[in-house]
Amino acid sequence: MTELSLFLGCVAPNRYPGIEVAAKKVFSTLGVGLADLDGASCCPAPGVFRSLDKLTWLTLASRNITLSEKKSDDILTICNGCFSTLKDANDMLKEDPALKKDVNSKLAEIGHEFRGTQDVRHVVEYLYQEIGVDKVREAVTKPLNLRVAVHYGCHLIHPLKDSKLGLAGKPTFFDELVEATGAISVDYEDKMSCCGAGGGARTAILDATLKIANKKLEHMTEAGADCIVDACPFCHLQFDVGQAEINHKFAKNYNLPVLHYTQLLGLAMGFSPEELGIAMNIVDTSRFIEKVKMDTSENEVCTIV
Ligand code: 9S8
Ligand code: 9S8
Ligand code: COM
Repeated sequence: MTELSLFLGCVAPNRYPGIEVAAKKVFSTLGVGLADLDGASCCPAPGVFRSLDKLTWLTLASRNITLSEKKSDDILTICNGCFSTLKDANDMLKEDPALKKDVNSKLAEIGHEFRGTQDVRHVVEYLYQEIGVDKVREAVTKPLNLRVAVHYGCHLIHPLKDSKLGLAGKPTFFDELVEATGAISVDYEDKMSCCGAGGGARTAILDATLKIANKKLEHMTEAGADCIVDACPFCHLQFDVGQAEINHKFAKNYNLPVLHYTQLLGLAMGFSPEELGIAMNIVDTSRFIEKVKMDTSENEVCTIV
């Protein structure tokens, strides 16, 4: 059985532990093991640390990578930001011997060495490129009758820029995986734009970032979405906590539950909303959960008939 090292980052374990549970359930159903990466720290966040001090950013990132190098596993990230940092750092150090030497002289102080033997993967591009949409569809036992607003997020697309999945190819890979669950991925204005939170903006200039999220929520609601699906716990936090903040500050009435892709796929594989931690959102998910339960039991009856 293939085994990958699961890199959790900060936001999922601290705010949305259901994402880790969902990732482990979904991957084990698909025959891929996810091992804990003991001793991992913050990746560190690309839009924050990288903008301030490149060598410190690279050293901390490469220390995380060496933890999986010791085990000979590739790293799997469940967060766009972690993907951006770890993949870019890994690629930069593999390609630049002088930079690798600088970083290794720092890592030597704590007994680590970056070798450049592993790859860094993101859960969505891994499912698309290694497992494939057809195999994902075959694993679905409870097709979902949902209209989904897919949010790619900046740091999912950016590190893939040189591949056919990047922006030049007008990305559809995430939508295809969403539709493999039976759901419909709805089109909406400014779909590829930022959720507003990245780069430390949510902490520094909250109201400005909420205005950006508000526009996206407005367009998703206009498109008749039942929920938002992302692949980044930080986008997740912005759409979930931010949605409550927007409802309060801008007198709006949004009710769009936010799911990580692993949670959506988990539902379609027959895991319950409770065990996938979907109700742990700030946004009220009760109507959504009721609808999913009703739809999936109807679908079951249909398949028996
Ligand atoms: S780690 Fe610390 S802040 Fe965060 S979740 Fe994703 S990006 Fe990497
Ligand atoms: S979008 Fe723009 S920078 Fe980012 S990936 Fe996650 S948080 Fe939301
Ligand atoms: C966003 C990460 S996922 S960061 O805030 O831009 O570093």
